[in-house]
Amino acid sequence: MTDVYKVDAAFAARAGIDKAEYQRQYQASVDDPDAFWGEVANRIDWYRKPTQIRDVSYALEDFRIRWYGDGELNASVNCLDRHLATRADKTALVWEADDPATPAKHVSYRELHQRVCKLANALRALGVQKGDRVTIYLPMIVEAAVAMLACARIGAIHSVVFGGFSPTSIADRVSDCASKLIITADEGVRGGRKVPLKANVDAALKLPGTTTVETVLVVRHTGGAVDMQMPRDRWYDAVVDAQPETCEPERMNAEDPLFILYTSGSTGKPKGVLHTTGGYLVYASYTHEVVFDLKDSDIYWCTADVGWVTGHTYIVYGPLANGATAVMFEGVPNYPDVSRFWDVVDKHKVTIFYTAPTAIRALMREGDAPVKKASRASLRLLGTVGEPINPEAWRWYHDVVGDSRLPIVDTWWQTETGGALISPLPGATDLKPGSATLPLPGVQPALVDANGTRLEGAVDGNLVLLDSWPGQMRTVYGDHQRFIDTYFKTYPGTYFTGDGCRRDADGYYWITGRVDDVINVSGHRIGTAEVESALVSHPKVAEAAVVGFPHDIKGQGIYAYVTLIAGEQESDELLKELVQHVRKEIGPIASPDFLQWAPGLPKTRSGKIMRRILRKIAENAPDQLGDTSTLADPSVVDSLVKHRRIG
Ligand code: 6R9
Repeated sequence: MTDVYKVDAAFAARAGIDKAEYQRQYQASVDDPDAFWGEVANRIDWYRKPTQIRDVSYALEDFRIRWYGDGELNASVNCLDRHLATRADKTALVWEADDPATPAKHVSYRELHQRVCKLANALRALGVQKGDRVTIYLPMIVEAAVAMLACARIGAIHSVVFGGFSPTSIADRVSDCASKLIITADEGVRGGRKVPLKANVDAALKLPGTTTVETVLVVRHTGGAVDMQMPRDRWYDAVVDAQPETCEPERMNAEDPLFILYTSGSTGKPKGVLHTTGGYLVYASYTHEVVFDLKDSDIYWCTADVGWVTGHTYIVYGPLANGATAVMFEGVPNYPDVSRFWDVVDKHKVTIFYTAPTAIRALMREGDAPVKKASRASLRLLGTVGEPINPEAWRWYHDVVGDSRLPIVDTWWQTETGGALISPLPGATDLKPGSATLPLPGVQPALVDANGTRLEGAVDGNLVLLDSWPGQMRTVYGDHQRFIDTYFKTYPGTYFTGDGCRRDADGYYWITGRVDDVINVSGHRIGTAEVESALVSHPKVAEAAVVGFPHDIKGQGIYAYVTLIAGEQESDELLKELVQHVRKEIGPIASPDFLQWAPGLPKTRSGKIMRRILRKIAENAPDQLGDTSTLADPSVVDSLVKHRRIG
């Protein structure tokens, strides 16, 4: 029996949406999606209001996804200009530095507008035009949001690359979209350690495929020394300071691209997930308001990095479109100590706190005292995102962080979905620890078996969506066929999420994790194929197979099996070197947690690696290998089992 946490009556009384209203909206959204989403679109300021609401077909022969097709708007105007009449002096962003001794910054809507306009003018002066791609490789500083919105203002398509990615990863992403300009900083700081961002960009731009980059704008952040290569490299302040404080926004069609964000899939090459302007902004703004029951007085803090989709939708576009005050945090949960999150909550009187299960699990390990030290009295709502939250971690979050008085919204979504799809509404939905609960209005999840047959009632299956929502991605940048093949071919007529899921007797959804070759490490998606490619790019490696295994803090860890080229010696030094190699190729987040030498890999006679078996060995469950009769050489497995990681 799972425990149920009923909606708090006091919370519901103040909430925008209660149970009856959720049911009404959900029914209305399914009965007449055009009317429902047409009405929701009114929350955005349009130059030209859309009359065409949705134009969607998932049929392979007649495939299209368009929302608000004849609408015209500008995303930065919606996030900035339209607030100036009513809340110019309201704080848009509160910036909290890595080092708690560094004073926080409060940036008003007026100031943010000016800063965005100045950068937008500078970008135009540097020759960036509507449709050009701009790569943003910045730490969690205000300029990251400024850069995104400045691109949006002039119709340039931003591609934010997470500051933890390596030069090779930057180069891959720059070359895939033929970026014209990169915005970076001298260095980032996380947990007291410097991150050499500009040096990483320099290294990336020495790699093939990056010659499209004409300009690198460098924000002076730490003041650390960097090499400036003129005329390519320009100091941000030097080009931005003298610009005018207003900037004519570009009139964008709703279906014009807003941004590309690279994410891992089941093949080696990251996908450039493309979101467009109108549908994405409507969806970001709508879901940010309803999921967090947003009030004008809220101080809202999402701890994600802007390098991930959560930062795009729920730090920048959603909150700013809604005129909210959002906290932007440069640091990490355990620096200078494990009370940091709660100290920041008290310092800025945060009312809504949104983080990832991996952070909750890590902090849970440190006990209750570091939490209890802080008052947390300002909090009224908690949220999680990124991976399934174990019921035990949920209860700790609820009982200790939330003093058993705060609702938790467990929001299930993906880079591809643009915003939350399955999530409680805090004034409407009874909660069950570990369940993302019910679909938001307009969202139609379904479960199918391996053959694509619809499953009804309480059942386990693959999670698909039967119909579109405005925030859905529109294409894989430069590879529309890959978009269709990846998401719409597996179970024809539906969008396949790649997630497994259970539905219980109350219709609640319980995400069970990825069913494809994607590992979720601390909420970050890593394709097994990417790590394998990195390993195989080492001159001593012949072959590698990578799987996920259960990890207490990270959710999943990375387990790599490596076969060396004949004649090469296995050694502890080489093992360390290979782990370093992966860090260098992809970034620290892709470091294998465990690497096992594999004289051979289990393969079928047709040469396919049998990952199912490797997964069981990695899980330390050698008695559950299942059917091994199709193996070309069963003795390979015995040897792997004998040398597996124990404990
Ligand atoms: C927003 C984001 C997407 C994958 C997704 C799923 C997992 C995200 C979850 C969750 C269970 C939640 N996921 N939120 N699983 N409960 N509340 O994380 O996007 O980085 O693209 O990852 O993350 O497996 O398919 P993204």
